[in-house]
Amino acid sequence: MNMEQQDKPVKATEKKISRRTLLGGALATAILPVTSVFAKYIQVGVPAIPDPTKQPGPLPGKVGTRSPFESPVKKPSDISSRTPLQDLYSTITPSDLHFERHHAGVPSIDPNQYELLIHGMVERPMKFSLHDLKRFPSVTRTCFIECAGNFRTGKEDMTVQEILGLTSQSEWTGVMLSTLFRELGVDPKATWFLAEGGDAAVLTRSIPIRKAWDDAMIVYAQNGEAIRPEQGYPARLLLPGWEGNTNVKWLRRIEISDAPYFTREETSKYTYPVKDKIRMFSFEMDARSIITYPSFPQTIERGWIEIRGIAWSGRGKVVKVEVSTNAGKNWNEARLQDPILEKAHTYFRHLWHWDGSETEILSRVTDETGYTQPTLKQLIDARGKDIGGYHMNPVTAWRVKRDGNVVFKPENHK
Ligand SMILES: Nc1nc2c(c(=O)[nH]1)N[C@H]1C(S)=C(S)[C@@H](COP(=O)(O)O)O[C@H]1N2
Ligand SMILES: [Mo]
Repeated sequence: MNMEQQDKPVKATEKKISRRTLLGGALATAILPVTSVFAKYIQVGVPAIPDPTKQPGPLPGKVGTRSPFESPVKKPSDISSRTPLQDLYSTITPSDLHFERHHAGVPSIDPNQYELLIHGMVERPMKFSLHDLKRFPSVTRTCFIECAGNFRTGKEDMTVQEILGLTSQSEWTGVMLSTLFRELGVDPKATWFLAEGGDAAVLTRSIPIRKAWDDAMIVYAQNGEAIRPEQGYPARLLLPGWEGNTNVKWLRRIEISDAPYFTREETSKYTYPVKDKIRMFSFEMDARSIITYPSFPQTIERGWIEIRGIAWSGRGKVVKVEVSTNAGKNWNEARLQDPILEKAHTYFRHLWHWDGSETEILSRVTDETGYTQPTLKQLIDARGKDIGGYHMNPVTAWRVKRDGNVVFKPENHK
């Protein structure tokens, strides 16, 4: 070891992350002090603890709020608000930052007045109070919700939030819909059910009954507490992996039948594979990924960068995320954070040494069905020019400029 180097105090701001730290943490521990610890290592003064009362900390009655130094915000418009994914780590969206899409505002529902009616092709139609729902065996699962219209492009200065902030992830708790269906004695000939929300929009969607027998849930808890009003308090339908719109909030009625209902919502905008309907989307959200760090408006410095992002698929697990740091010429397999859950945002990381030259960084995901996220060009080639705005999941690229600024690379599909 070079003693001269050791004697020089290093300012934290000047300290570059060394290759050793990043690639071989074990190497560092191999150097053991032989004689006096104090002679061998750099001496630094321990800074005094600033008077905590002088810090703008939580105020009485405000305990439990975020540090005043942190300010992630949902971007509201009159119909939705978007999750600031570029400000988050890993995959759970704090409940107050869960994106929210409503067609007629957020109703305020008294949980003691709440009732869910299930009727139609059943032996015993029933009404469930919230208390009734909570008495059934409960299940907890973590999954994402994504709005089918989750795609924006157009200009360089767009954040992840603006491009695809209509997806979020929570840990949900509730009852399996199949548990309720068994209780009611659903007619085996039933093929569809209608889900109706209790908001002024009276949002209704027809859902193939196979989803009820598979993994559909009625959920009343989100990230360890009652679900937020914006997420459908006191109870909503959760259809893991299926387009956001089918996850009917403020759920008040389920009607079981042997045909789809063709409600206004579904025939005008959100569609499913039915003859004579132009868009033949499936209910499942396709696999998609995005680099959230570095992304606009972040900047980077030369040296080691941990590229981070999220990847997901409505059809199952993420099996592979590849990252390119040279505009798609070469691809490297990123590390995936365990546990990798079905139909869930999955965190990925890839270590990259940036040499300061201009480049593009991008990610693409492959899910367990073997499907790989397409480029926008591949999407257009597959669907035609009149591609519409729904179920868009193209590879997203960020341009890294020489000065370290990172900007979105907008691509036009019109
Ligand atoms: N009752 C009702 N349910 C609804 C909606 C609505 O307006 N009313 N919006 C839908 C749409 S379009 C989406 S994308 C998801 C969004 O769920 P979130 O607001 O909890 O993120 O809820 C769906 N469920
Ligand atoms: Mo949506």
